[in-house]
Amino acid sequence: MKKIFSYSAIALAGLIMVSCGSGDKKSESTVDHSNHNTEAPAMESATTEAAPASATSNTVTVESNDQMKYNVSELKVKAGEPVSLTLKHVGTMKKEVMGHNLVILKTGTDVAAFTELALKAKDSEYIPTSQDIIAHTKLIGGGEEDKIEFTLEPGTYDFICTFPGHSGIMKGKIIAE
Ligand SMILES: [Cu+2]
Repeated sequence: MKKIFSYSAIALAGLIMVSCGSGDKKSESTVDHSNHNTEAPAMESATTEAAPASATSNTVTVESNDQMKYNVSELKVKAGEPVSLTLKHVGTMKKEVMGHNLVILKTGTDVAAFTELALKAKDSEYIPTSQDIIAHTKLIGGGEEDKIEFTLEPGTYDFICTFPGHSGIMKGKIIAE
């Protein structure tokens, strides 16, 4: 009895090994096949929209969306002349959920501290009373837009969206020269 049992156990082990072996071969060929597909990264970068080269212009439009993003991170404007900036929300979400604004801050502003201050200013749609603000749009929701005008001295200025949780991603710089 014992001998028969152990014999069948060995036979079983052999069967398992055989099936494992063929299984390995299959997965090997699968891996090998995918390794030939090396063109994927190149195609990805080719289809990715290149960030528009920031030409100097004092009439600018910045788009914001439901993915919590601006479409630009850098703007170049002519210093000493009025800038007309339009913020558009190209998404569909309401401003209570995915509201956006664009706040331009004086050079040297502590952005983190300003953001903290803005968080507490819900009653004024996250625009705090602050000397650091040069100009700001109102808070807008999907399909809305707001236009502001301001003039900058030569320098580099931070802009952010002060809706809670947005400024980490929704930020950029305006270079006036
Ligand atoms: Cu926002």
